Amino acid sequence: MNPTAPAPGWTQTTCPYCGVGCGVLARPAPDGLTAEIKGDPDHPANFGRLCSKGAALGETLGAEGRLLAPTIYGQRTRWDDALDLVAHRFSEAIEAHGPDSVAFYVSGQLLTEDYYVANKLMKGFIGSANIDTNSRLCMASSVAGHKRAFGSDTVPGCYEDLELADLVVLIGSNLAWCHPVLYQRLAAAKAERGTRIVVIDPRETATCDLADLHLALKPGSDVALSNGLLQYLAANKAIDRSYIESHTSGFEAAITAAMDMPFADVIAATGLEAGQLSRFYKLFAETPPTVSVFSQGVNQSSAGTDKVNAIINCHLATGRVGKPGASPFSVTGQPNAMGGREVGGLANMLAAHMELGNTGHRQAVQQFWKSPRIASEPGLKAVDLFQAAADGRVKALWIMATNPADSMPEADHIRSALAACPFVVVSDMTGDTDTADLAHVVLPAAAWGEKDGTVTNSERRISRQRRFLQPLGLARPDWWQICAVAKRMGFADAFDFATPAEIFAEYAALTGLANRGERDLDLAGLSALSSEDYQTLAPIQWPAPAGRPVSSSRFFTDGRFYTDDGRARFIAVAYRPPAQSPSAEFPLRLNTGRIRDQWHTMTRTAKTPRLMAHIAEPFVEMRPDDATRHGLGPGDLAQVSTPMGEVVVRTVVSERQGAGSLFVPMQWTDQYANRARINTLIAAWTDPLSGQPELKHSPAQVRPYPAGWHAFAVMQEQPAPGAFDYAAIATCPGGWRLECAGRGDPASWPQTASALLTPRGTAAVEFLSYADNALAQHRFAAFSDGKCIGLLFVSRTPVTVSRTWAVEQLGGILASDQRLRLLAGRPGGDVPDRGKIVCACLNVGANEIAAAARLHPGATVYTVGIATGAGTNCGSCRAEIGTLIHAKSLAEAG
Ligand SMILES: Nc1nc2c(c(=O)[nH]1)N[C@H]1C(S)=C(S)[C@@H](COP(=O)(O)OP(=O)(O)OC[C@H]3O[C@@H](n4cnc5c(=O)[nH]c(N)nc54)[C@H](O)[C@@H]3O)O[C@H]1N2
Ligand SMILES: Nc1nc2c(c(=O)[nH]1)N[C@H]1C(S)=C(S)[C@@H](COP(=O)(O)OP(=O)(O)OC[C@H]3O[C@@H](n4cnc5c(=O)[nH]c(N)nc54)[C@H](O)[C@@H]3O)O[C@H]1N2
Ligand code: SF4
Ligand SMILES: [Mo]
Repeated sequence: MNPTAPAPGWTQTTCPYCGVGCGVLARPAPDGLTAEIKGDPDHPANFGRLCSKGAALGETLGAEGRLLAPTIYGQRTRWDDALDLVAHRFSEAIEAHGPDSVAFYVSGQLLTEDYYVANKLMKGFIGSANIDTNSRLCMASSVAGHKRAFGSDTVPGCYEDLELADLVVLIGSNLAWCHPVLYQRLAAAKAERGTRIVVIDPRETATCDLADLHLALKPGSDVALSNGLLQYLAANKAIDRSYIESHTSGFEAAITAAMDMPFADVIAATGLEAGQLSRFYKLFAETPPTVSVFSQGVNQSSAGTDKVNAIINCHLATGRVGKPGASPFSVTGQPNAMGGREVGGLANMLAAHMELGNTGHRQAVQQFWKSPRIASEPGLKAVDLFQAAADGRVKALWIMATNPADSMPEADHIRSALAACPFVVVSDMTGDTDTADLAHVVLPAAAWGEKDGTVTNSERRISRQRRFLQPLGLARPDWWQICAVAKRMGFADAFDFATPAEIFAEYAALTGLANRGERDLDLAGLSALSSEDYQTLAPIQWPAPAGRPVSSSRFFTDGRFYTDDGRARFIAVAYRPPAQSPSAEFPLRLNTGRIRDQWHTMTRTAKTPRLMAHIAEPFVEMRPDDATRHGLGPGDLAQVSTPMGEVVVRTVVSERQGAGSLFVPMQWTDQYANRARINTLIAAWTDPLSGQPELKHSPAQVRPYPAGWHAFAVMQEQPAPGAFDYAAIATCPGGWRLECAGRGDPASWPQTASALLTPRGTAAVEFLSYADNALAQHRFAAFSDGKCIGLLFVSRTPVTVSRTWAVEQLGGILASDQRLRLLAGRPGGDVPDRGKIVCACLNVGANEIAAAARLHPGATVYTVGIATGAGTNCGSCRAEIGTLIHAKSLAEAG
């Protein structure tokens, strides 16, 4: 079935990170542990492109940090013992306290086959719907919004629509960093056909580099903005009356609700100028081929579902749904967020887009599964599920492929919940995570490259993840773990799967069950795949029904929806501000999200120096006036706090933040910093319909962290971040870099330097040092066998040495007269300082880019690329290169 087989030695597979779902070609290295990686030119999501994370996949493989064997209470054990214990403890809890006393918390990073058996076990055999997923933190509002409007959780459009549109509106989406290959496709389309791009985001992100218009709205005010648009469309005769009449219901109520907010109030709520709003509204009104892409700035809100429907309302009013180049488009975050929604892995769904509350659906699924029982009530959604664990209502909990002790709001409460729960199982590929640390049983999961299955991307395209490496140690795929426990719980027949191909066939058959077009999700055409067909399955978009041709890769092209009357529903929505308001004590708004080169809680991407080079330390970004008002300057350590707690992170000052806004990345954990778990600050306010937490709008305050000293070091061995008042660590070529600070001075700096920089078992270390006691400056360079094995720079104020240069000195052999120069902390006059690394692939620094831009008047990203190589590989940094060139021309103009 595969159109083009890869060259010998290469395996076609799919990237395990974001929902773009790029095709990857992988060839194992001779060591059998790592692999060579390139983009798959034949994959319709990326046509050969990869972003920085995808391109670095090969370097994140290997044994380092991997969990290699099951453990019970921290002791290595055999699979049989671990599985017996899990099955026993789950069965025991169910017997004593009923099915709802157990729960699974799973992930959009499971493969469809894993997800399917987890859902089948919980809903059909245990008989509870207590299976929820990290998609609750991610896609739940879009799911709820889609169902309200379309009667089904359907993404109408496809990636090609971004290339066919004349206007692309990006709402709460930092596409440049979070869906980089899709961003590149959009950038290429803009270059070719002049696509207009509007970004709606309270902060100016790398994505704004492509924008014709950036609307820096007030946090949480999206419904006001969209309702203003709906009014404008109606007032300016830009609505499609015939579409509304033939294919929708509820328009009058929606427009009446929108008109409740006069234009002046829209201006006040959004904080935007009348001219900016009108420009956007006019552009939208005049441009039928419009795609609205939305993501976490929309979903992660206590009004997330309303935000989604307010956007869809504008598309329904203009008839722009499911048409080439015209659709609302919720982009999925995780590689299999869509697959999880398909199988029914959320606590309020049944299976295969069938409903828990529908008796016919329940009976059909139960018959199909030949299951003893079936859940009939929604289970606990993520926030409630962990609360139930904390209260003692959930007695046994199995967490797979997610790290809730970092990624859930009220993260310290999640830790307490795990500590309170009598039995916690964690399946992960990484040994040391903040969640696994609290588990009674830890099961080693086969990682990407070691397992087989399918994922579905944002445009409903199913792609194979294929195995090209042997699982490390005793690691086993998640589906195997779930089936092994199910068998031990007495459900041997229903979980007797030998391969993921068999699971996929069953799942595909279920989607076709009693489905004569009533449900969008139909994969019955794939239910008879042989294991060979499955092995060679080419990427395919759903629906894929049996015996019926598929006329379009889009849904709703004919204006028919999955509601009872076949009409799409307008939803009357009113603007509500975020759940919590700023106060005198917490006057700022804490926004959180992603950085370009890290994946979530960093368990994989932090393993490679290349991906740590871009941003190596957790930070808070704020406007210059906000920084000054709170006593902070660039590079200072800041204490960000909310009523829930505080973190300590580095200050980044930039004009790109909105007034009164703080941005902190969601990614850092206790493995890489000691005081940066941002979700310890975020209260679990949720959207009433979707249960999705408000992760982007917490009232907060910021103040300087009172450090007595600051230090920066590079060294060969991994330091423990817990050893300092403040610390953040990152891998670098040949070792580690450490940023740290403390309140009181250590007793002796030479001793500290020696303890920090001397690798275990290395006796003959030579130290050079420099001290200026008046300035409280201490500098040390350590050598062994003529090689630089460590540097430490200490000062009263934040250390200003060139990090990029310092990192490059590690492992270098220097003549003795050159060694002293290391203590200067930056290159000598004859060697340029490359500055912060911007291009992670070719290791090009900001200073080099700025220098190239200076040398070439009228420089563009393209010419700078030719001069320095920056941005010429994966292209993820092109937006930042553009910003640097722009800053240079602004400086010249000024
Ligand atoms: N590099 C990288 N890429 C990733 C991931 C990763 O960890 N790292 N994770 C993947 C996953 S699971 C997901 S869900 C996606 C998320 O992808 P995105 O949703 O694009 O990423 P975020 O950074 O979470 O948030 C997007 C933007 O929402 C803005 N925002 C905050 N509040 C509001 C608001 O009230 N209104 C509007 N309109 N905007 C607001 C933020 O300023 C932020 O720039 O990324 C995926 N891709
Ligand atoms: N403040 C704030 N918090 C957020 C967000 C935000 O924007 N702001 N975003 C939210 C969103 S959208 C998301 S999606 C979540 C993501 O949050 P998480 O899902 O908690 O983050 P990950 O680091 O991706 O966790 C995946 C875990 O699975 C492991 N793993 C990888 N592959 C496998 C496998 O094949 N099998 C098994 N069993 N384990 C595997 C990894 O080692 C890792 O420990 O965070 C949410 N939290
Ligand atoms: S855009 Fe990057 S992270 Fe996302 S699937 Fe493609 S290569 Fe992977
Ligand atoms: Mo996500």
